[in-house]
Amino acid sequence: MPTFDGDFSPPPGRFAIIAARFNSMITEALLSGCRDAFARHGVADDRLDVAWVPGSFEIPLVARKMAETGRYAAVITLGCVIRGETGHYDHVAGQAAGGVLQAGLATGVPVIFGVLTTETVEQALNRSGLKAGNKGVDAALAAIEMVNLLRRIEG
Ligand code: INI
Repeated sequence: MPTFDGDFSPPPGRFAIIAARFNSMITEALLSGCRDAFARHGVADDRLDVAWVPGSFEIPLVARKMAETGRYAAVITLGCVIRGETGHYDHVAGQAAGGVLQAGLATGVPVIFGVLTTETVEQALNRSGLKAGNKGVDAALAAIEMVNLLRRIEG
């Protein structure tokens, strides 16, 4: 029985990255980590298209539109929702997550959820390049793994 597995070898194709301007100090750090991880895995910057949206709530629509073009091997979404900073945290974070999932399921293109959802600014800082890694890096790696996995499954 075959086992399908995605690896981190340089994937073919172009990648779309959608980044939210809200909490831009954090999301710019996520984008920087994401670009860096792609470069380290053989995906040069000229294969990355970046779209900026106002906030994480707007990510799903643009993710779906970009996936539907058929131009991208995967779409990466980057945002930052901080509970301490907003009364509608649950709506923004929940709708962003659900919408990103839907964009992937509806198009068959891997759409990666690189939206930080944290309780505090400190946690967001830690997960965007300080003490706890960088979620933008993780998102790029997940995209590469998914592209390589789907190529194997689809033969
Ligand atoms: N958008 C975020 O990306 N992060 C947040 O923490 C946030 N807060 O705090 O509200 C946020 N709000 C904006 C939202 O994403 C939309 O842009 C806005 O509601 C317009 O639709």
